Amino acid sequence: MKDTLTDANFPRTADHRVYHLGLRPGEVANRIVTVGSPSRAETIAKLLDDSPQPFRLSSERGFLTITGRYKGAPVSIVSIGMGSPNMDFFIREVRECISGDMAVIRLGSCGALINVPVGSVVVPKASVAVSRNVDFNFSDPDSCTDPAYRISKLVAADPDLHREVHKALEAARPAGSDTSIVTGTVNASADSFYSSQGRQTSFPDHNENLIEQLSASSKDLATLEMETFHLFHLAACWGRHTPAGKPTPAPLTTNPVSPTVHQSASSNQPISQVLAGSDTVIKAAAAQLVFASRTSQAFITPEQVAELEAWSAKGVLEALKNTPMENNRLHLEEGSV
Ligand code: R1P
Ligand code: URA
Repeated sequence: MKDTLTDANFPRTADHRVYHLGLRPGEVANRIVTVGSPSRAETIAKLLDDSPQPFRLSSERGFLTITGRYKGAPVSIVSIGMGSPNMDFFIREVRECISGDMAVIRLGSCGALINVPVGSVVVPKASVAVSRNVDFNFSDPDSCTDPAYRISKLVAADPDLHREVHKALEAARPAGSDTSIVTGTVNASADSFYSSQGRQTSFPDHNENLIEQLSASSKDLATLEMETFHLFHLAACWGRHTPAGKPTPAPLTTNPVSPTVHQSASSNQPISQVLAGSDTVIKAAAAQLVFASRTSQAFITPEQVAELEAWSAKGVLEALKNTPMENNRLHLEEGSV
């Protein structure tokens, strides 16, 4: 990021680019598929319409955004890397670049606690967070009565988007395929691929009983990964809130001459101030690709990954296309998407 940033509270460049994703209003759609890896983003992008040519932005911090159209519907694909902090950067910064409602589907990999083969797809109805209790005395566990890991309460996916994702995946599954698509399950998002997912490593993690404890916490618990909870949590928090001290939002207009400058119809407030507290929703859902079976210890092959990602990509794009929502306005330098 070479540009000068303004506002230490929510850093942005003079032309409204957010600090970590590098995007500005008009470059990201309000229907979004988010993934962990750039290669999965590129697989999904192959399904976008050829015209207009999709817009791509790779940020210095490793976020990749591809914005285009899928069967005419404006969509963005955003690769965010791994973990809740990256999900946090993504949701908060994209939210500041968008007016109106958002629909976000995470297409991510996971480990399965239920007995399904690798290559299956799970569509969770809800998620819990599993976090390592850093106040637990890991080097002297007997001195501590607190648990080594904490399991949060459930947060639900948006029920309509959840249903749409399941329906679209069923339709996208190749004919004759015996791949399982499991739904109605609970996911657990962990703050480590290792300790808080119950993997045994050379660190003294005191997690030998964690999988058992997790399975006992919810009869529907089926998958382990790292980002879904935070997506569902932020979407649920956004709700229809009006933060204290924020002005009532006015409708946004776009200056057609300088397309990146969005202003309130009634004032010259910058976009961030009018967006906060607006009467909008964030719909969130997830489709999880089973890469690791924690029951059989099998791990997916690269060939299986390629096949699975290709058809599940179609499913999530169809689900976004079929989600009734007003499109936000896009103004991209390399063509109007
Ligand atoms: C760990 O290997 C990563 O894979 C899963 C986890 O949530 C974590 O990000 O998701 P992605 O495949 O989307 O990255
Ligand atoms: N991603 C995870 O976080 N865990 C797994 O076991 C597989 C993918």
